[in-house]
Amino acid sequence: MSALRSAQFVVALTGAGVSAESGVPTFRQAQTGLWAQFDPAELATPEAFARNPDRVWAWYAWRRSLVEQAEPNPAHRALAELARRLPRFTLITQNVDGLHQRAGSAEVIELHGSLQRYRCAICATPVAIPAEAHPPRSPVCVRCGGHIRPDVVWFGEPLPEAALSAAFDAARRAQVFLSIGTSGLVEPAASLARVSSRAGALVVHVNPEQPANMSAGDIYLCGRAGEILPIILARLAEVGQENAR
Ligand code: BJW
Ligand code: ZN
Repeated sequence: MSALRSAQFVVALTGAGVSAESGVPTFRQAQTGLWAQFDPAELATPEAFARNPDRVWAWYAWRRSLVEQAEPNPAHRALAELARRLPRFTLITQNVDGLHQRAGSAEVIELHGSLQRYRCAICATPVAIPAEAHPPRSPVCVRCGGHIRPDVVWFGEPLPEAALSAAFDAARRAQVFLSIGTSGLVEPAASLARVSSRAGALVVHVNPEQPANMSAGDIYLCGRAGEILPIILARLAEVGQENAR
């Protein structure tokens, strides 16, 4: 806790587990994970979209409606509060659900895009699609006739350049790097904790299951993000009060 309190620069990277307590399914958990039910090769690759845009469109429409019914949980709120309390804090997420922003996090580096944004699969023109006017099939771009797709990052696609370089930059400069609710299996996001650790940060993993990207010297807090992050926040406030005395 004192490391967190004295750190000039804290970075948090979140994954699907941070939204699990909001009822949003993770990807790789046995039984409850999306990939236990659906084949990623048929839904989360550019090839799948080219083969069957309407199937991919319908799956993402379902995912969007799920997250829009969900509410941010204590983990999202604690991270928004950490940004207000710490002198320098960067929040990076792999999630596409927008729950950090809805919990009050003003600046979020989104590595894998957003379920609420769309663009043309060919010319990349952004297209606004309000939830209440969500068409049942993938619409066609007025500029080039390409299919409109969710603005998320599928397997085999590059991550948005600015987000990726901001994330690695933050990881290299962090003194404390919190890795929360991610299996640590998907690259390049999984490398952020390793890069941060090698650059000298104290890396803390918050997860009920040990993630795959732990390095020697990392701290592992075994438990749910919605329980552990409010405790971290409360301890931070106590340490602050003790120091003020
Ligand atoms: C809790 C909890 C609670 C539960 N509290 N915790 C190097 C080596 C090997 C492979 C590769 C490599 N480099 C690249 C690759 C290929 C690939 C990859 O990583 N594959 C691996 C799976 C093997 N990577 C890519 O293809 C990436 N692109 C790329 O590298 O491009 C290079 C390139 C450059 C130039 C030109 C062209 C290409 C892109 C990756 C895109 C990932 N996309 C997805 C879908 C996004 C859209 C959507 O939502 O549909 O992103 S896949 C999915 O995985 C999603 C997630 O953001 C991502 C990470 O998952 P996450 O968040 O970790 O979730 P889970 O389910 O895995 O884990 C949840 C965790 O929560 C668990 O640990 C639970 O225990 C925990 N949990 N309850 C706290 N209450
Ligand atoms: Zn287009």
